[in-house]
Amino acid sequence: MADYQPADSAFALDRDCKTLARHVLEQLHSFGPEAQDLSALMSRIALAGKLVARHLSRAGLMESALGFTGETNVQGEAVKKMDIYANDVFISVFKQSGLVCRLASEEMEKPYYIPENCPVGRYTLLYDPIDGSSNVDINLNVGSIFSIRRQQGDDLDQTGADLLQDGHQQLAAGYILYGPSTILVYSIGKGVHAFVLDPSLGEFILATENIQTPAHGPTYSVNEGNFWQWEDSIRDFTRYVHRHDGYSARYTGALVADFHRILTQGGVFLYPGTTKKPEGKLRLLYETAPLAFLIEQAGGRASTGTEEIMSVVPGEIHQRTPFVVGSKDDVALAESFIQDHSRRQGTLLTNES
Ligand code: P6P
Repeated sequence: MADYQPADSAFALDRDCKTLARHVLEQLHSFGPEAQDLSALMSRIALAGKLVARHLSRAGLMESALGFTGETNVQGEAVKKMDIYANDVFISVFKQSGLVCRLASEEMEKPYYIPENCPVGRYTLLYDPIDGSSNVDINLNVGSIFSIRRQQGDDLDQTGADLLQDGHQQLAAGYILYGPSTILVYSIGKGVHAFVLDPSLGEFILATENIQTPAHGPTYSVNEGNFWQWEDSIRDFTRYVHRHDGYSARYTGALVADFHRILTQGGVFLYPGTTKKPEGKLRLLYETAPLAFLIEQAGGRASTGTEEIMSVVPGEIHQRTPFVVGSKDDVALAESFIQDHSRRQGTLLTNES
């Protein structure tokens, strides 16, 4: 009897079996305990993405899905019902997992602890459950951003102090982009990979491996409505791209959507400091650091304008940073305006003294 040979259709079947869980184990070339943990963590995140995608797809038909809760979160932002739903989804999918003891989120002032998982669970999920929630009520792109860190120490005072470390402590990072299709993009430090949700299977299936960000791209993405709140350096950069051919402005109001365009097609996204928010609007631990992890894995860069995002050590869980992210040449161009301006200011101060 000849050895069994899978049929030609096996390629299509095998592709449908390239789930996130399998991909993590393939990436690590291991079936060991940590590999199994990461595989299980990513599977739970995928489940959260499916639950949020399902809720978003029917939001217009459900009383409790759209609009505001009437509350204000720790950021001082009005809370959307979808923010709370998604926040609770990520908590629920990790219950009885034995994996995640703590969750830190844009929506919660302090980390949330899942008692049955602590102290067994040695991982912490940091996340923005719905990024760009102002887009929810108008059916435009929103996303979820996540980062996984290993818990260091027992955190007996439940302050999450061990989370106040730089971005190199991240084990994995990624996002889910809810759009015409729902995609999940992640990295465990071995390249950036994109999965597409196949609703007929209820699985995220591998679509693109090893995404690379071009060294330069045509897009600049920034909210020019803040122009008069910016430092002169950012205004000068904006004037430069206005006056030079080959640049197009794209800005959706959802970081994940704007970032995904930059990650895949090149260009630069900026959320600089403003007079109202000198430190910027975006939060380090669950927005800029996870995206910095990804862009560096894809050959791009992420900085505050003067410091690599991945090197920033936060003073508190909800610390914000200015954010310049994208193609390495385009980030360097934006930085050159910022650093030239700092040098000029330094020279002026020296001359005046
Ligand atoms: P602005 C959404 O609130 C968010 O946090 C990001 O998703 C987005 O990039 C940014 O804020 C938009 O802020 O001030 O331009 O409306």
